[in-house]
Amino acid sequence: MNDTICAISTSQGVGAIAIIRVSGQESINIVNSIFKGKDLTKVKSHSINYGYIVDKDKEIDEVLVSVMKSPKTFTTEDTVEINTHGGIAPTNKVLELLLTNGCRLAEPGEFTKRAFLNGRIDLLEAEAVMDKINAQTEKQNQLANNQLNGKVSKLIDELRNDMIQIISNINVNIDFPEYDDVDIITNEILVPKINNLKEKIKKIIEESKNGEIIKNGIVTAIIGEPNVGKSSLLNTLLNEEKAIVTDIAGTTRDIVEGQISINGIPLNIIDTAGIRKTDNIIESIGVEKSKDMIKKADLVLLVLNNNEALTEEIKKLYSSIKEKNFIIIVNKIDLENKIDLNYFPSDKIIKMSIKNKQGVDKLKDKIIELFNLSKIETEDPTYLSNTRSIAILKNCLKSIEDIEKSIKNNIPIDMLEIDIKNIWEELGKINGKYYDEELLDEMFSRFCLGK
Ligand SMILES: Nc1nc2c(ncn2[C@@H]2O[C@H](COP(=O)(O)OP(=O)(O)OP(=O)(O)O)[C@@H](O)[C@H]2O)c(=O)[nH]1
Ligand SMILES: [Mg+2]
Repeated sequence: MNDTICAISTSQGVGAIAIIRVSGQESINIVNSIFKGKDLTKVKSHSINYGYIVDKDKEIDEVLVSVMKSPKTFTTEDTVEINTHGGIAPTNKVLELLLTNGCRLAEPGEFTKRAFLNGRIDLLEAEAVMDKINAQTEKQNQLANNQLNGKVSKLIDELRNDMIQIISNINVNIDFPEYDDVDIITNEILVPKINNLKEKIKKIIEESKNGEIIKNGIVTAIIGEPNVGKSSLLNTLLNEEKAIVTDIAGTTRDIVEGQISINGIPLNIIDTAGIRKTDNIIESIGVEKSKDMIKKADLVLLVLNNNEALTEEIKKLYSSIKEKNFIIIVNKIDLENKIDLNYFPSDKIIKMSIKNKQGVDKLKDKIIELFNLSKIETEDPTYLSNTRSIAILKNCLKSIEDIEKSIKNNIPIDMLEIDIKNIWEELGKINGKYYDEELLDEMFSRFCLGK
């Protein structure tokens, strides 16, 4: 970490300006050695300085150089940013000069990694930097902001503080056993506290679903037998003739995708091949893909034909989606009713005539209700949203439940302390109080160069 790193921080290509970032002990000296203008070692911190980047006496580019001294910088190290004329040749030449004058090329995410290792941000905040860069919707941006400004970290810190209290309760009992009755400590003090902790963790896990929805959207698979109107539904939702619609069963062979937004949340809609037994090799591959999509989807829209009786195939399909978020769409209500709907829960049924654009709003309302999208739309999104943290939290919840069982089985109180401390440490991995190099390398390698 003692070396000085540099990278082009703006996207590679032709642009009005490119920014090359330099961070580390020698950053000011190195840039100064290739800069014609004021002596950068003598300028004020957080100043912008006009001049030229030079290769010996040859002027390479007319630039603005920001000098920011430690510790008030992103990495907390001395940092210099060179604003060059955008464009591949001048930018690369400046980078090359930095590299030949003592800088090392930064690895992806290395500036952010240094910010983390130098204690400027925690791991959740570091992860949010990448979310911020990838944010495409207003909500995704807000979600990343709340993680970046520490609101999400606070949720985890509070849990850990609660645990410290529990540990100190136990310690009082272990250190001064004459003061308290062990049973009183465990049953009257610890049990409600541990229960409270469990409920808080559960709530964060539950709400993290909202975070995942904001970040990844809702993967919505349209499933059903051939010819029921699946592709018609996709086209209607997208307001575009994206998929081919015909009255021939087996029209859609491959997956057709599109995206809409409901209450600011992206809905990734996937039209699939109608599911039926078939000898046609192309169609049967499509059918396999449809079945696979059921597994991947966050929401399954099972489309049925109002004009056809219930089949065994539909019953089988229904049982494969029952455990998921699903909506039963009874299409073609402009035709005579032949299907028995008592087989399905009535609150999951939406009747439509997609051909006549009937029922579309009801379907959207149902989706809003199912995923609580009105709440997500209006609420300040302070949710955990990355898979790594959610997995840790789920493990902690499991461990807490084990502790509850141990208490019931009258496990000695000092054993409990060890278990609780382990969970406390585990939770600390979420915001990086504890980490290992492998995790950091894996995490930051997904970052952009220059970030
Ligand atoms: N009467 C009526 N016909 C409809 C309705 N919706 C779709 N159709 C017709 O049903 C036929 C099949 O529609 P598609 O959207 O291609 O059905 P699909 O489920 O995608 O069919 P496959 O791709 O073969 O699995 C077409 O002729 C549509 O015009 C509706 O609400 N009422
Ligand atoms: Mg189709």
